[in-house]
Amino acid sequence: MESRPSPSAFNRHIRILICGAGKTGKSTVIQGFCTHIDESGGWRAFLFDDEEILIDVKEASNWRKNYASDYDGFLVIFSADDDYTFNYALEIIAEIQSCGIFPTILVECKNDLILEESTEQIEIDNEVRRRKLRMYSICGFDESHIVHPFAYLVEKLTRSENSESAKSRGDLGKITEVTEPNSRTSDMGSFVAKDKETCKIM
Ligand SMILES: Nc1nc2c(ncn2[C@@H]2O[C@H](COP(=O)(O)OP(=O)(O)OP(=O)(O)O)[C@@H](O)[C@H]2O)c(=O)[nH]1
Ligand SMILES: [Mg+2]
Repeated sequence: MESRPSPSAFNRHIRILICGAGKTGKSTVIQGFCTHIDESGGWRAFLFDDEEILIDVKEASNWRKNYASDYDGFLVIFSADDDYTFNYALEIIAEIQSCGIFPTILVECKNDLILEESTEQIEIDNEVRRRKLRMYSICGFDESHIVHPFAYLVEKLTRSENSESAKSRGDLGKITEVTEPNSRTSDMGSFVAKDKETCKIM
């Protein structure tokens, strides 16, 4: 197994926690998003606006207050076919908000299981709107869906520190994959960016 690179070799290190009830798709999302998986979660390297970024992703089923200092952003997940997990996700978001202001995104996973015009889905959409939450609806098996909530969190985290340059570069951030290890330090190879835009921020 390839060893995890040192965060100090990157311009920026972002730690994201996926939090949600059991069996909502947390591990599936980590496996879909991260290029490298280990026993505690996964990681992936990006070039984002010329910055080399290491993203670490871990999962948890219960919220703990110390997560507020252990992570930079939160992806709160529920399963489209299970009301209980939606209400639990709302409770987690309230807990996060009680600890301060953190980039947080609500993710409805398993959207392949949503029945057309289901009243449950209409109620979820109404509740999300009422609470002014940002929600992405995804299928955990579709990597093109999975990248969006992460891109949203990266954009939030990078903009909050550098709002001037964010304004000057407009609304679309560009995330380019870094696939090769980095050679600037002895423990990694060299950064080779694929000339490929994987995600646009909506
Ligand atoms: N239909 C459907 N099933 C999914 C989707 N994402 C994940 N699953 C399935 O849901 C089940 C639970 O997924 P996991 O990724 O293990 O969920 P988890 O939240 O990590 O579960 P715990 O770690 O046990 O809390 C597995 O059988 C997955 O294959 C999806 O988008 N659609
Ligand atoms: Mg899991």
